[in-house]
Amino acid sequence: MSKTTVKNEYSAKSINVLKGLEAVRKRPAMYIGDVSARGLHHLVNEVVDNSIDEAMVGYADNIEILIHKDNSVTVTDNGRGIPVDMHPEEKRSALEVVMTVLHAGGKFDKDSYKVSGGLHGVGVSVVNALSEWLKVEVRRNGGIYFQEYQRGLPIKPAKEIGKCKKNETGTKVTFLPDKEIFKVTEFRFDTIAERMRELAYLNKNITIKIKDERNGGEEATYHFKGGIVEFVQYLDEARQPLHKTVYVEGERDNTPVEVAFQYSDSYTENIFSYVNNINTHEGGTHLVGFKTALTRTLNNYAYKNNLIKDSKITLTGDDFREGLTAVISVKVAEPQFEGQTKTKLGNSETKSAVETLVGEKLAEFLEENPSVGKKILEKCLRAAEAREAARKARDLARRKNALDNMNLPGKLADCSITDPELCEIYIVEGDSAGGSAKQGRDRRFQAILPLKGKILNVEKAKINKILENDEIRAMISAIGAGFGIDFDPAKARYGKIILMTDADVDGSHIRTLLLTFLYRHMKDLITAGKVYIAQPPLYKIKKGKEEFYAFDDNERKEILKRLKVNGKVEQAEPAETLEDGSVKGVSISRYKGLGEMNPEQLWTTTMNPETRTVLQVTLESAANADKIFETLMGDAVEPRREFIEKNAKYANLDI
Ligand code: 0RA
Repeated sequence: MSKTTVKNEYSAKSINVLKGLEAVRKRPAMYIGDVSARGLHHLVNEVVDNSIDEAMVGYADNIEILIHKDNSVTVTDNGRGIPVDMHPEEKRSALEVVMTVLHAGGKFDKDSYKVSGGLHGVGVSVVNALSEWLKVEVRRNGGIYFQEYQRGLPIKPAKEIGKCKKNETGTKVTFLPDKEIFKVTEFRFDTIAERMRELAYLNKNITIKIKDERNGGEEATYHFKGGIVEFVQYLDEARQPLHKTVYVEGERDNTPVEVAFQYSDSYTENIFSYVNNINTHEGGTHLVGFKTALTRTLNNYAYKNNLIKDSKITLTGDDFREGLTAVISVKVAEPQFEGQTKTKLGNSETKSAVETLVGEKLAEFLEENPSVGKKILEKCLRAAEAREAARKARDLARRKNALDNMNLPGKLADCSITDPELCEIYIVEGDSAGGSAKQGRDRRFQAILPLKGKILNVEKAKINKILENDEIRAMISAIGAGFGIDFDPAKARYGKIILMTDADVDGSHIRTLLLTFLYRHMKDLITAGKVYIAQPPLYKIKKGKEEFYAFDDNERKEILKRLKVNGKVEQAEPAETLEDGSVKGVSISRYKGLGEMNPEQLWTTTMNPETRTVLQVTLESAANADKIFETLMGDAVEPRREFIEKNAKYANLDI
């Protein structure tokens, strides 16, 4: 090769470098996604990914990130160090090539097993191109080497600046993101820290330290001996796990596979899948392989050990994933990423690798840990039952004919007017009160549905049980708007649903159960303001032919005072002593239940729209309501009482 050829080749390569860097700076989004905060943080990830690659091949176990005061960042690792030898043909160091040529990183490392990400893995040269300046320091072969760049171009050739121990190797990259490129140039500690924590979970051998030299001086060190087992436990922190975490690890067809999972008391599925440390949000073949193996292995195990007693139940894939938290991490040499955000793995060979490995190892695990197997299957069976019940609920709701006025419950005394806006239904506790209400009502617009005793607590019953309950079925039919997900408030046959229960502890419990049912399965009725609480009086005060009703103790005292002031009750004794007795012509009786009132009294006090008080049930916020109702139906009495007083506005009632 003549001297001129070499020179031409060199200049040709330099032109390519310039073109490359120019391309990156012209269309940065093509390389790093965007130029907002996301793209900015991508720069750190890109450099760290190279360090992680060194860790994955077993050369690095320490990574340090420093965010400096000027928002430049240093990433240091103790890997092999970027090669620094001169290329006789290139006339520049390998270091310079890695730092300035797109996708050059892997070129020097063909022999070793190296996996690179899809989104990442564009190379440190991209970081270099998008930095106002970048400095790299390499320790390798007993020497310390240095090179500096501006907007991707080297200022001088790489040079040895000192000596170090032969076994002291590593790479240190410091860069300042270019303000000409990025809209945001301020790093967020938490954003970097979150990704570093994830990487530390996914690579159990490494320690990652992050330190912020700006105000606050935050720092964090991540090292998880348990790797993804600890990751799963971290994800389930707020849930109650049902067993010890299951861990499966191995390699199939040159694909390293790692899976950790556990079931908790929750009902949601939380599976996180990774390929080469990249979160595959859209899943892909590795996830499919895992799900297939899980379903098949658990099913086989259940049948082999006779864990499914009810032969009517068939477990579906979903049943095996209810309450499951899992992390799947695979390493794929040449990953194909598909999907909208390029986070779906397409490699078909990965599916069978994960499927066979997880299948075998999980079967082994279950044989060795029968108590865990039993717990898992119990959970899955409960999920299957709930799913079956939900299906029944939907079927029932779809069979509207069976639930509307064509098939109204026998004990409903319906009204004659059919315009829902003008109609109201009283849901009444007990047959005797129901009887009084039926006689006392205005049958043109008032319907009465008497319920027997306490209805089911829908909070603690499976949906199939709920729908088998006669009282609940009667309510669904009478209201006529369906149930659960098919509930349509527009179809409600009444404009007001009025709950009328006794003013005692039992009555308040029944009212709560009714409200819970309405909240869970006919929520829109409450939000539409169609649910009311009737307010029957607590006392009847009689003086001669005159009758007075008191809705609470205060009112009772006031009425008595009034009677006294009128001069009819002279020197009335304290109200308390008057109770249940006839004093100077005044008699006070306390209603123990609605049934004690005759139809006329019930009409006058509780049902006549002209004279009654009904309290609208409101919920402070629908979002809060879920939790509120859990509180309400839980075992703690105090919070329930507080809720009722605060939210449902029936403070006047004796609860
Ligand atoms: C090219 C080849 C080799 C390592 C690297 C690049 C490398 C790049 C970075 C970036 C940050 N830290 C890094 N560590 C290593 C392989 C070197 C060899 O074969 O010895």
